Amino acid sequence: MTENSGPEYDVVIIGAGVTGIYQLYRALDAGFSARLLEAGDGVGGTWFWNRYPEARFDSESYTYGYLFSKELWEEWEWSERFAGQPEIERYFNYVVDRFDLRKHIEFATTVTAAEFDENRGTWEITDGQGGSRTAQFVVAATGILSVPFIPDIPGRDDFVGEQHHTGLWPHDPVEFAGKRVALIGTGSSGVQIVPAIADTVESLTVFQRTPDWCTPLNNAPITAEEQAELKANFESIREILNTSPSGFLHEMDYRQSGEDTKEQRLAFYEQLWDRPGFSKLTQNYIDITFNPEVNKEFCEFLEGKIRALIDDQSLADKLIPSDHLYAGRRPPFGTRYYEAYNKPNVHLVSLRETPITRLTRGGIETADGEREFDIIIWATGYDFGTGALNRLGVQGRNGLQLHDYWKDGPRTYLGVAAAGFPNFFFPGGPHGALGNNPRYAGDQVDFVMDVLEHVRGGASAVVEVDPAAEEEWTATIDGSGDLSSFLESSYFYGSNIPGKPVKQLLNPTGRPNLQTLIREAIDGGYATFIVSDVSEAVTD
Ligand code: NA7
Repeated sequence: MTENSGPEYDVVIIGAGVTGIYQLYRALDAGFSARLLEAGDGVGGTWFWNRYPEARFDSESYTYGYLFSKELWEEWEWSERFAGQPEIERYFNYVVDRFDLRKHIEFATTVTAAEFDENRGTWEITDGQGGSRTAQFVVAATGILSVPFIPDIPGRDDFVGEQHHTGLWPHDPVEFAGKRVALIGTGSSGVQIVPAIADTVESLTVFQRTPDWCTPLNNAPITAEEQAELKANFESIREILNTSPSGFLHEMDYRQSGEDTKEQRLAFYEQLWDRPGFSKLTQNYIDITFNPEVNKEFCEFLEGKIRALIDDQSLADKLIPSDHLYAGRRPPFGTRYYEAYNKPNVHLVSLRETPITRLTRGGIETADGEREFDIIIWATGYDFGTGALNRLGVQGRNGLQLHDYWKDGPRTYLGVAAAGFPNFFFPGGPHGALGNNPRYAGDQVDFVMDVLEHVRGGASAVVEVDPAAEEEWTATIDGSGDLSSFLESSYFYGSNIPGKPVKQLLNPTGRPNLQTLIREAIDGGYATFIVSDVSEAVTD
């Protein structure tokens, strides 16, 4: 490229997950030149990497998929209410090929640095494979649950058997038959794996630190009638999903718990138990998460249900949470999870009673001795929200590194941009919203496109968020913890990562508020952004 030539691309997008694919589609559709860089060998993001047994949605399949094309909606039939990983990966491949996006994607390309050139007003994006390209805009669609976390337990490299993190699962099938397997972690991933392998393995030992309220996913095939209904109602379903606070189709129940008698409430909880996925939360009484009395009552109901599923009540004592109410942490959903513990080859180690001291050549040593294993599964979660962005090597104005700028926690404007990082956006990142991720991340992609359209035509245009707008939004987020039931000890605050600042990483003010503020920003003529030409850009 000569000194005066423009950047190679209008937009470089990082990450071919649910958000990045949509961003690529939107950018190309709007006539921008775009390139998507993806570290993996295929598309799907989370659904490319999480290939562990029984990895599946706990958002309803058709509420997770895209809504931008009626044809796509009509062509693609999800087989199950909550699809499994292979089907989800097929979906993303179908979308990419259906809209001819693949030729715009570079696979096996791990971004190691993205640096803003203040003189040109463009970004240079470098990858670990030796490649480099320039772009006017960078959109990091790197996901909130994309950096696996494995605790730093002494002796991890001493173990001679296989070790796999759920989020870095190998493509070659893991052979479980006849194996002694350790599973560490009982969050959403762990509870999916337990029943999936319990019948195959010689033994399964689950290492649990914090028990959680796991309720039935209630998966089911989608019948022909339901398929027809979904297709016939595309517009109305899209309308609900585009405006729903949670991003689900579940109709909210606006009743206060006090409107029902205790008997009526218990009957209602029975109904909820049989409903799919998140409806236990989204269709519960409106005060369920803010009224500890009713939440406690719901937990007592859940405890009764769980106890009835477990033969050994001393085991049930360990599996039932005692230190947090429902939705104090992100609730997991399972299929015959508790029942698996009735099998003679499935064992539970409560790390509260006997913590892990180290890994050995042959297995895991806890305070009460060593157990031998052939395979260790780390279902130990992620560096949520900021993990991927902080590792991208993003450098904005004046050499400012994003990970330094965010060392005390993320500072964002509507979860899409940060001051000092012009022409750089991160839809689906921290401070976005909460609920069904593709829905609010999609709102943010649409907003990014609005901003890009706003400065369109100015090949040297630089658009950056006004620091005052960023400060206001960050203060709003930091002060919004009371609006959410999630505890500071949950990973939504980064508490699961040693040394990470404990800061709100979601947007408890919710999706409707995000949508309102986006609308206001657009209607207000993008006054929350500073637009300049590169020749005027601040270069001090
Ligand atoms: P989660 O939900 O973060 O669960 C991680 C699990 O690993 C959880 O039970 C943790 O216990 C446990 N963990 C983490 N560190 C340790 C150590 N050091 N020792 C023992 N146990 C540990 O991750 P998932 O993959 O299950 O789910 C992630 C998201 O995927 C989920 O929210 C959905 O969006 C889908 P802890 O609770 O911290 O005591």
